[in-house]
Amino acid sequence: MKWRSRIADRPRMKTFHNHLHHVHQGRQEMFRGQMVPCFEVPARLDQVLARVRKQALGPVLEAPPRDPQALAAVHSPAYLQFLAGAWAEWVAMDPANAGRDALPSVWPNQGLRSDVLPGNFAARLGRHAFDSGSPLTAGTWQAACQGAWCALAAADTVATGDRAAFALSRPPGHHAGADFFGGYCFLNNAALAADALRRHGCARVAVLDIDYHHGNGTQAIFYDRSDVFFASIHGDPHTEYPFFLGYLDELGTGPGEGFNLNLPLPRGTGYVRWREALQLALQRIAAFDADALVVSLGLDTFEGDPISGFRLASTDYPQVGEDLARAGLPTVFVFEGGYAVDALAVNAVNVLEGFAQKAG
Ligand code: Q9C
Ligand code: ZN
Repeated sequence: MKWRSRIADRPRMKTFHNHLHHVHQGRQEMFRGQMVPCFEVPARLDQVLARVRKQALGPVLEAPPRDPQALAAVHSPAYLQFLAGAWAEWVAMDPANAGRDALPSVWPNQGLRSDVLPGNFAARLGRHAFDSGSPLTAGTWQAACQGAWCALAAADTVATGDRAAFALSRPPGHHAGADFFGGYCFLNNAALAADALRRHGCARVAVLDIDYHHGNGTQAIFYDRSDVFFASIHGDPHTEYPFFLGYLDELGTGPGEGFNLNLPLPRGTGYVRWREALQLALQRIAAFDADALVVSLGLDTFEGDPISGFRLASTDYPQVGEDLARAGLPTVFVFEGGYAVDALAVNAVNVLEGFAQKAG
């Protein structure tokens, strides 16, 4: 009966999946002067969830809802109030808006004032956004909240003894800051998980962001803090989204100085060079003496990703998981980007299986 004990011994990781994710479904995003279909689609999560089940990664769970007040740990009250009511305001402006997504068209940048909050809805939409590629839809608030509850449930699970947990959610989170959305992200799930681990008593938490795009929202949230170390490996912002953050010289500010690490890599980077950056980030996390790790798990580093430029192969991802496991830390995985829908599930679960096998 050797096979039986082997199945029983199989390392298991809980997955908290956002069962409401499909109520957030953007129609189109602005791309090079045209409206194009959204890359961030519900099928992404459906595929990953199906593979988590097929590979029997571990229990698949829904997260209990919480008081939205819990989001104030990393988001501003004004932003949360805006997001919660945005769809109703949008439709109140024009009943025909019920059939259209809300996208900003004006922003308080280039010397315009961001300290005033105009009454006009379009103005406030722009004040709380940084791009025109992140449609706000009828279900955005509901889906984003449930996603945040998944991240918090995963953090609770890890804080109370599980070696790792997976928050499988969309919309993603790492581009969302304390008071802004963008890059398909509305609530910063990874930041919420990191903050929750701190509240659970972890003195030092590391966030490692391996999405192709720099996690500007997460960086901004923790930039002046020394209790959360943020490290990100991403496409060089000189040429890659989000362009205006993610450079090597961003080291943190005030008490947070020295607790931010950006490792930008050129478009076209393959696995060998990418892995060297991963090793460097993990060395810095070890030197920081973290008690827990949050991984912003984007799979848009894949060679087949339609909007990204690294060249990782599906067969590279198990070793990514092994390298992460070798850090030896309680680990919360938070799902972020990855737009090659057909390969996304294999790639994501490859990381988690590699981790689980190494972690034992
Ligand atoms: N229309 C995440 O991976 N748009 N966000 C790029 C393609 C922004 C990606 C241009 C990409 C945001 C979570
Ligand atoms: Zn990304």
